[in-house]
Amino acid sequence: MPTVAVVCGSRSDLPALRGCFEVLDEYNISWEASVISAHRQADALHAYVGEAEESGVLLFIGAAGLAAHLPGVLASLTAKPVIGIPLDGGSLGGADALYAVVQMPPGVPVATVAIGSAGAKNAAHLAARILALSDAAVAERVTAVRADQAAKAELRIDPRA
Ligand code: RP5
Repeated sequence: MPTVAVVCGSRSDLPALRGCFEVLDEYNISWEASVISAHRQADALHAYVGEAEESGVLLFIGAAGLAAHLPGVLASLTAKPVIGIPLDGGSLGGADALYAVVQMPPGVPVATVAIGSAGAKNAAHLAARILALSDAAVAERVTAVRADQAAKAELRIDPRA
């Protein structure tokens, strides 16, 4: 039973999500990914969210480009947290998707990350921090990942060396 369900709107979105999957693995968070278009497979998307919740999914990540309705539709179908990844799929460089994903009306929130693969990684990091609130093992890994990031960022230059 996966903890996180990642849904994207097209097979063409999958390469941008690789970092999301890798980061979820880094936290040892179980996940599954599905391609279900909000525009082309509305009924299937509705059915999938119900099945995912029944199977124990705690959090959804939705990713889409262009008129990116998918994360918002996910948020309309579940009370679980939804993280939205706007993807760069067209002539507007992902700004179209960013606006669509981030501009949800009050009461139907989508926690929106940056456009593209950087946002995809952050979606997984954010998912980990949300799950860490009630999962001590994930919380420990969040602490470890933060310490690792700090160690990698550290740079000291000794002019006498
Ligand atoms: C969106 O339209 C998808 O999420 C994808 O980013 C974009 C293009 O989809 P395809 O035409 O490649 O299926 O719904």
